[in-house]
Amino acid sequence: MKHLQKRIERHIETIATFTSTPGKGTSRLTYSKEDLQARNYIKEQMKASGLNVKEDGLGNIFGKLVGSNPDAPSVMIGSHFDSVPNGGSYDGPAGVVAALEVANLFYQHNIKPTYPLEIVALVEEEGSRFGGGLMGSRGITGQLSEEEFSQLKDKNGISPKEAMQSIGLDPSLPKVRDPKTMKAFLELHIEQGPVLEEKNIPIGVVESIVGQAEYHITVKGQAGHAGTTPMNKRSDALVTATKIISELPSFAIAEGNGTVLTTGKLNVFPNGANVIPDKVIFTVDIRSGKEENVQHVIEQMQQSVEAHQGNGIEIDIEEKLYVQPKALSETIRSLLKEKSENKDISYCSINSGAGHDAMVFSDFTEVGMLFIPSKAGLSHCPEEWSDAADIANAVEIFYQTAKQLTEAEE
Ligand code: HGY
Ligand code: MN
Ligand code: MN
Repeated sequence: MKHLQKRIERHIETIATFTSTPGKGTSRLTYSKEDLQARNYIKEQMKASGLNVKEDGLGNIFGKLVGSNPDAPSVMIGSHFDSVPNGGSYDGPAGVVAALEVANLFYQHNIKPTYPLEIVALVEEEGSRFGGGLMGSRGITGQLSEEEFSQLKDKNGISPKEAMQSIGLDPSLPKVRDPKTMKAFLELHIEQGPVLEEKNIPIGVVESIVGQAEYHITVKGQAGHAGTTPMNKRSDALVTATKIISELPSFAIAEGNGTVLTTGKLNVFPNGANVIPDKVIFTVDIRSGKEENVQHVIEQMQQSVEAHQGNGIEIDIEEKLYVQPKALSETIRSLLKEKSENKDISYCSINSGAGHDAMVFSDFTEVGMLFIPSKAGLSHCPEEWSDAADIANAVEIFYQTAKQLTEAEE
């Protein structure tokens, strides 16, 4: 186990160097130089474990160990390798590294599966570059139309297609995958919360994942001179935006059931100290374990926006992401618990307040997810840290689970 832990630490430390903000956490935008460095490293590790490596029309990376029945659906294990701005080293890579190490155990033990084993490294789960998020998994499952894909732009107006070509990827390759080619999808992820650490339990078997919605709200007013424009003659986009933003959290609080709402991004134009802002764009991220709570908060957000229209102010709401809450596969959850028990690894059941690619795949195949503890419950920040020994536990559990799932049924 110590050897495995050392390998895991080396992977995590290496991938963490692929950041545009060294010393200030991990910033790895999709299709950036840092993406390409991480991509090349992941592909190298896949090849070292004897996997056939390919990339799809979004740049998702697949490493396949072909089974004795090559047309059989694959048991997929993986996670994402992009990051939030100034994030941590484990959100995403912990799951990719665990998957790489399961493949390496298959290779070292010369396992010849019946069903193929496929290691997957997914792009743009965070949405940090193109907004919305879960882009790689939504593309594979046909939930990202070509039209939607072609309309995406980053903050500099660059499209995913242009960005892909700039690092040698081919956007004309197929994106959508037939669900019949997937037998199961397993994902290890850091918990990103305090529960496992407080309970001192090394493994969480995920029961369900919250529903998640993301909106981009654009408030348009009239630019003007800060000194010569009387207060009663202004259509100040920023003043209106701040009024709406300050109303939103109370909708989530009133909803209860763990409903949360966050405005994480706010851009002011033209952003001059002596200019009345004529445009503000801000994001609203809404989540809850129950869909009706998400929908009720959305309704109230829309009413608040409507109430601030007029007097030279125009407001537009764009939906960037809407995913319903998901319960994960009972069959896979039982398998993960059984393998944890066989390995004397203590576990508990847990629900996810974070969104994950697993929630996207769960409409198309059997999905299982494991969490490991996050130190002080911190994530999406440079302080994010998890223990490689916990990742090694998950590798052991996934290895036993994947061996069983890739064997022929009696
Ligand atoms: O936002 C999330 O829950 C995930 O980190 N993309
Ligand atoms: Mn994240
Ligand atoms: Mn993540």
